[in-house]
Amino acid sequence: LTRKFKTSNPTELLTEMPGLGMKAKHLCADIRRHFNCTLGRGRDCRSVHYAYSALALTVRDRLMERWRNTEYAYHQADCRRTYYLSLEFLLGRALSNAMLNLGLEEPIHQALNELGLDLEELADSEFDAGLGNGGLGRLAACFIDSCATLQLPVMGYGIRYEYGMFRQMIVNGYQVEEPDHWLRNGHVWEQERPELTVRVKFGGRTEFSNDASRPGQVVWLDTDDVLAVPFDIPVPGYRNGTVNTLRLWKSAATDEFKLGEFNAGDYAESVRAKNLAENISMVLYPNDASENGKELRLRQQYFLASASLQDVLRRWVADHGEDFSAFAAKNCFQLNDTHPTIAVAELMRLFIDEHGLNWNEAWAITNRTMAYTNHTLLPEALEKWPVRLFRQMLPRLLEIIFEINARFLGEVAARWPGDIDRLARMSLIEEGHEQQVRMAYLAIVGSFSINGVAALHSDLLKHGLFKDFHELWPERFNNKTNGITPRRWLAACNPELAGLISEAIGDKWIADLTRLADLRPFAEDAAFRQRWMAIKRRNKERLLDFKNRELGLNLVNPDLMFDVQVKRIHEYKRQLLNVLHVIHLFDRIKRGDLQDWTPRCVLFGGKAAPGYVMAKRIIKLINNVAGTINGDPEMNDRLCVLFLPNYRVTAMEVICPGTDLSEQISTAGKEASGTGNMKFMMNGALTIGTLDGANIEIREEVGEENFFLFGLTAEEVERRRSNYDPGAIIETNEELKRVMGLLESGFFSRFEPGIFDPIIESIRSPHDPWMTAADFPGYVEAQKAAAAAFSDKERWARMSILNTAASGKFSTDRTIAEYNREIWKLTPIPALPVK
Ligand code: NBG
Repeated sequence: LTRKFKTSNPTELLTEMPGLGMKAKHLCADIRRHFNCTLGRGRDCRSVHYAYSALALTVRDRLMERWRNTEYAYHQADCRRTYYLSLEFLLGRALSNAMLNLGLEEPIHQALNELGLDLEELADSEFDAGLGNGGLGRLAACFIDSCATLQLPVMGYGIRYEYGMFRQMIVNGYQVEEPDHWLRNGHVWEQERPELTVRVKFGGRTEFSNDASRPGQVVWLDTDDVLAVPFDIPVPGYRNGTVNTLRLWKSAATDEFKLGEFNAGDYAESVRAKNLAENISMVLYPNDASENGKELRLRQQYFLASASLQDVLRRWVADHGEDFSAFAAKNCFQLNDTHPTIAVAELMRLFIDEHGLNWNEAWAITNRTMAYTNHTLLPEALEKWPVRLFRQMLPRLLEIIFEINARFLGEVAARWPGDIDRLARMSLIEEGHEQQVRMAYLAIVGSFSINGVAALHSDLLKHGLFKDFHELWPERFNNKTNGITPRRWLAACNPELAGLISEAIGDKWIADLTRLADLRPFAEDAAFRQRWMAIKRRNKERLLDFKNRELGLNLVNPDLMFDVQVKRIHEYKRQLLNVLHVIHLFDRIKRGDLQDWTPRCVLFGGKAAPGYVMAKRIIKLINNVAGTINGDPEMNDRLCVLFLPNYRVTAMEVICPGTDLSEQISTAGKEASGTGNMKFMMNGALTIGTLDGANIEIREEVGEENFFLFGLTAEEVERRRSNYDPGAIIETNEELKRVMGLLESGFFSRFEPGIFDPIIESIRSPHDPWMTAADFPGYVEAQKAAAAAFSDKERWARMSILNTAASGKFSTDRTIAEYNREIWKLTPIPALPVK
């Protein structure tokens, strides 16, 4: 970085680089200045990390003025705002996204070229910000991108976990978790704002105030307080001057020492006690759509809710004083699943205890400000917290929840007099040997809007899980089908395809994805098809390189069909069904049934929650089957199976452009939406899938002839439950019988006999909730159809183009526009122009 220049004087420097555009020259000068001055590195430093940091700081500089101007514009307009409260933001890397959105790709290429640096190498040294588990966290990240692109005054609030999603290693076929210390090398994209620190209370007790002027006033005292320190991350819109804010809270101890211990001379002990406070933002809970019942988790939830609400109220009071009459008209909180739902009770507490409103005033505002998104129907993911835990950790909040419940049950009783069962069903408090607070019900009662994330899912909420509530308040329920941001998930991750699309239909699609429909006629253009498939082939080569690097392999054949299932490992997602099919293919090769064979490479990836034994066993099975198949010379180039360790956002950016067939094979009625399905489709993969979640809408958009459908419907799954007999299915289906025979013979567990018994039992159980055996025959047929289609290159190319062309609906720009039109009702505000 220093070698190339004769001078360090910035003005002279700019004259030193003939052939370069002005933008590129300034970039060069700034990169160099950051390298030398901000980071203090010199000519002997060869570290890629510092070169990356210098580049990232240079890009960040170009966000700063826009960032300030966006906030000025919002403040000046005194506009209505939305706050997206989420325990997870699965951001991935920031650099290439910022470059794209600022329109700096070309000049940065020039600048780096001039400096002798390789962008890919620098970009690769950025850690993924893995502050989320899967779809729910990634959706939040796509949402804030679209909000900025639509110039909506929306701010994200989350937690700045010191350790994000664990790093997954595979050792002897088993998942091993390693800590993800993503902040180790610093994080140039965040800005600490210590002056905005707030205090969050825990523990203690409540009593009536003895202040005679405030009769009935409750005080919460003897609390153990924790500080919440905000770190802001810029969220750039697509080439529109807007930069929104994601504010993440870090926990810190207060300076109040436990006096007793301190005086007893136990200084070190009392300092050690600070750990409890600092632990709150230490680690992300690695459970996706499954149980989270730990005390620290509730602490995190309250920490986020309280800090964020206090932050909003502080700004409100600064601008409007203690007059809250317009608060509900100007503020909306979107609750990302039940995780931040304690915000309902916390807003009540802040209004009543801290700002002197009475119950009815406070409730009228709260109830018009909160909106709740549900992301799952799985019972184990529906959060409940023991009343006992609440009483001890958040005694004041528990009182408020009881009061909300009492008034709510009064309303139910008035509407359905004498219906005691209904009262018990709908109560916010579940009775039983241990009383529990039902967080989803608290969210529903406290919110004016309740939405699911795909059409089927929202229907199932209304007529199943939340039926009672839908009867009471039908007008509160609505659907918002998920999406993904086309910036990261097409323009940035698949630059060649993006280039071809823009050449064909112009580049307006990047901010208006419905325009992809203009690609349809190109499916009939042979020359276009050829270019399309040539790009797919290069993306497959890129994916092969990535796999080889990550797995230390030497795979070379990009002509196989790349058949991919990457997502969290969960029984309902049925990676198991996919493995059974792989075993079936293996069996076919072994028996010499090679008629119409389509060579394929089956790729799996995904993390299992560390405590989810069955999911971990499925990973082991995939790896053992992969080991057997890849080690068998007869398989040759006909079949290969890989488990890619440590699946993450950055991996998907290479995987989805290089995929031919996308596996979306959950048991119908279980996958709320899915968003990986959309990433594959947008990048020209075809889907094999069930009628579940957003698959249904994907199939509607692309047409049934361009989608490989199989399996029971959600209704059929429910109907079959009472008479499900997998044993009979296995007996009558020769193919499944052989597959089970192989599994049961111990063929894939020769060195650890019996390890797959629990898996075998689950498939054979009449209580198997995922009905794997029931869908096997249909799945094999659909796979055959996919294989046949793939071997007809022209047909496949056509279908691939039509999939991309039909993916316009699945932009989060559309999703967010719907949230805004029907729930948030914000006015877009352009940022003040940059000088
Ligand atoms: C997940 C669902 C997915 C859905 C995402 C985003 C949870 C609790 N739910 O189907 O399983 O796409 O949310 O809505 O993580």
